[in-house]
Amino acid sequence: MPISSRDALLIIDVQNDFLPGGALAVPDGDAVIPLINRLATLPFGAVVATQDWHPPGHVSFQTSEPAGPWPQHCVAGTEGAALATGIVSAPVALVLRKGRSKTVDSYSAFLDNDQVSATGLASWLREVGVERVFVTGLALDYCVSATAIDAKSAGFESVVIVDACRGIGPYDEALQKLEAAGVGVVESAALA
Ligand code: VGL
Ligand code: ZN
Repeated sequence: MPISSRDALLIIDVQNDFLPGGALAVPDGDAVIPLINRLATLPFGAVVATQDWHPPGHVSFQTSEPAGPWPQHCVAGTEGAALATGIVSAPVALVLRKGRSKTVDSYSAFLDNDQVSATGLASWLREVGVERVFVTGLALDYCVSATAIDAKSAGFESVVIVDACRGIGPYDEALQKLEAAGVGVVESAALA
């Protein structure tokens, strides 16, 4: 599958807190880094990285009142929220920080979980001529799948590069939802 300037590579939430040893560690999460670095050398029209970027007391934290579903993670400005140092940043044209509102979470890089507030990513991608997005990173069962499905809804072709992702839990259900939404699933070796 040839990559062209009409394609974007989306690197979702490859941040210290989602790596082994982090506050919300994704099992084997660091395994995606060398694959993503290889993919980022392909002739994409744009490479975008996202950061989960939450204020203290964020609605998604178990430590908040009422308690959310997740341990405190990716607090804005902390080392845990920093992009993994192994990710080669030179090809990254845009770093998008999401989940910045205290009261609404944002799994997707396109829309907050209330499905109302857009992050501006769709307009930015259209502006630079992107028609298809390839989605990688963490976690496949949450932010990666939400991003890939919203990309499709926003009118982009959308493809998940499955071996360049890891899940917090099993992700069979997520893959079924992706398929039902018309999102493609490929292995990174198919891309050159
Ligand atoms: C994520 C749970 C909470 C993710 C972010 O990046 O998939 N998951 N915040
Ligand atoms: Zn989060």
